[in-house]
Formats: sequence, structure tokens, C-alpha cells
Amino acid sequence: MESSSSVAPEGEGVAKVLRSLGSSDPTQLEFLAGSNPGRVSIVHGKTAEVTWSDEGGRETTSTCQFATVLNLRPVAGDWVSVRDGYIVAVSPRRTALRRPGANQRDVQVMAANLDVVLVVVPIDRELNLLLLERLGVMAWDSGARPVVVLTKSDGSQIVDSVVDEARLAVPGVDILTTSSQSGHGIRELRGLLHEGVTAVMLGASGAGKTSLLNALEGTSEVTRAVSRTGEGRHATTTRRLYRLSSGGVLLDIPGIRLLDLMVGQEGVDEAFADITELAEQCRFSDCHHDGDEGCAVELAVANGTLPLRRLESWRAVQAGIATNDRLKDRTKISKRRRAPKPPRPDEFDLDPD
Ligand SMILES: Nc1nc2c(ncn2[C@@H]2O[C@H](COP(=O)(O)OP(=O)(O)OP(=O)(O)O)[C@@H](O)[C@H]2O)c(=O)[nH]1
Ligand SMILES: [Mg+2]
Ligand SMILES: [Zn+2]
Repeated sequence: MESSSSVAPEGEGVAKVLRSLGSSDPTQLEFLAGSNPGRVSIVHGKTAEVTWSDEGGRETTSTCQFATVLNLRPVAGDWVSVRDGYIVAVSPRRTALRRPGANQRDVQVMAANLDVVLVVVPIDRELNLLLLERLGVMAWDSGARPVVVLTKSDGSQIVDSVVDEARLAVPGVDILTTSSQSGHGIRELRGLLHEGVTAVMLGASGAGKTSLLNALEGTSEVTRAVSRTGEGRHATTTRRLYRLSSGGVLLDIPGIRLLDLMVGQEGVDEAFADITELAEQCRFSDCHHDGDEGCAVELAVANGTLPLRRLESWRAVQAGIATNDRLKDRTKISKRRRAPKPPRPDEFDLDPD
């Protein structure tokens, strides 16, 4: 989008529509002059469903084509400029949830402009700490605020100790427990999703994401009994934005597999704040925490202040980053286009297009 022709939306009617679409401050948004401002709720191949406002603040939801020249490929949650049934520009993304693309060389943006990433993990079976940790990293990487939602609490006898366990895997992240069956925790969750908040639910297939949406809204979007392995059957097959009665906006997306999780270094430092902090006391600044002399991290493991599992997770995540970096280098994507106020500028360079 050329900055010279970008304008903030005008008029209280328009602002009202944009707030109802999840913007806490419409004056911070940018759209092309001479177009209508809107938000993508769902993408179908080469078209997108967009809810947009005309100059008078009248709202319309319509299927829009993509202009031939478009700065980014639209995803659910994108703010877009609409003209004559076409998306003519995608506004700069404040935050974005990302994962590797189909051919492993791209990064796929799954959802844009999020305030909160709900990391949804069920606790009716043994808590999957590895998955929780990786989802936490991905959530941090998005630039939005992660909140862990431990679902299916009705199926656990040991909720409190599971919460303690989870807290170690995602230090500094708020944790909610919910049951879509009994309604436990749903009010607290609703409290997070007030006007001006856009949230996405990130979790494995069968974690109970769509059920949360239904519990929040009293709707009946399709959910499905989990198969024994829990793999390979997705009840939700598209990413769709829902406007909640609590005023916020919630994105339901298909389940993500452990295999799909990618990370950037920024998310890691926050997700592994315990290790980052200890690392400051390592003798060498480039310590690998792997047999290096004077390593404070390994010392902490040895004297029991840091669980070994944390260090092992950190190593696994580092190995993943090294792989991703090599892949990124191969794509030779320029670092020219940067957002004006970027929490995560590199996302623009990595969009597959
Ligand atoms: N006991 C219990 N079961 C639940 C709860 N929430 C969801 N389930 C069940 O778990 C299964 C999967 O729930 P979904 O909401 O479809 O899961 P999802 O995360 O949306 O799955 P995908 O759309 O495939 O990603 C369904 O059979 C739900 O009835 C809960 O709080 N308690
Ligand atoms: Mg679902
Ligand atoms: Zn070290």
C-alpha cells in the first residue's frame, strides 16, 4: 500500500462498524483513499468474504475478488480496502500467526491482526506439555498476547495440579480452565473477549476450540467426536472470524499438528524466559548450554532449579529455528518492505506470494 494514498477511516458511523469488527482504535487503521474499509472474515481460494462499511456507516458483507496487483495475500483478520467488489489493498498487519507453508520454503500467515492468541489444550487426558510449549512459542511469535485455555476440565480429577504443571511450560502466561460441557470458566473467557479484541484459537484438532465458541455464544457450529488417535479428522476445515455477543471477535481455525509448528527467535526468548535469564550468567555469551564451560543453565538443571525437560525443549526448538533459518535464506526474500510500527516486521517479507 502506498503511504501517500493511505488514510484513516472517517466518520463515527464507519468507526462504529470497524470497532464491531474488532478494532480498538479505528483511527490507527489505514485504508486506500477512495475505497471502503472492511475486514476479511474468511478466505475461499481466490475470493474472500469481507464485511465493510460505506461512507455512511452502513455495513455490508460480500464476497470480494482480489485485485490483480495486491501487496499481500489476504487472510482472515486482515483489514482491507474494498472498491467495486475487489480487495484493492491489504492494510499493514500489526500481528500475525504464522507457520511453515506447504512446500516448507514459505511461511504461511494463518490469521492477522490478533490481540490475543488462545492456546487451547485439553486436560481430559494427560497434558501434552511439548505441544503446550510449542503452541506457546508460536503464540508469542505472533506478537499478540498468549492466554492458555485448558479445556475439558470436566474430564480431569486433578485440575489444580495440571494448572501448576502447565504454568512451568508457559511461564508468565495467564491460564484459564474451561469446560464447554459444564460451562466452567466460560464467563472468564467471555470477559477477555470484549469489544476491540480480536482473538484466535490455536490448538490441536479435537482440543475443543469450536466447542468453546459454541459455549460462548450458544451456537452450534460443527464439532466432532475425536477419533482414538485424535489425528487426521478435522471438524473445522476453514478459518473463520466470528463476532461475539461480548463485543470481541474470535477466529476459529482447524486444528494444528505438532509437526506444523514453527518458531522465530523472538517468540523463543519470551517463551523460554527462565532459560534466557539464566543464560545471562553463562560464562560465554554464545553459550550453547550443552557441555560448555561455566554454563549457568546446565548448573541450574544439575541443582534442580530448572527442570531438565525445559532445557531439552529449548534445544529442540533451537534446532527447529536453525532449520527454518536455512529455509528462509533459500527463499532470498528481500527485507525491504517494512511496516511503519512493526511488532514483527519480518512477517511482511515472508508472506507467500
Ligand atoms: N467432556 C468434554 N468434551 C468436550 C469439551 N469440549 C469439547 N469436547 C468434545 O471434544 C470433541 C472435539 O471438540 P471440537 O470443539 O470439535 O474440537 P476442535 O478443537 O474444534 O477440533 P477441530 O475443529 O478438528 O480443530 C467433541 O466431541 C466435543 O464434544 C468439554 O469441555 N468437555
Ligand atoms: Mg473446530
Ligand atoms: Zn549456558
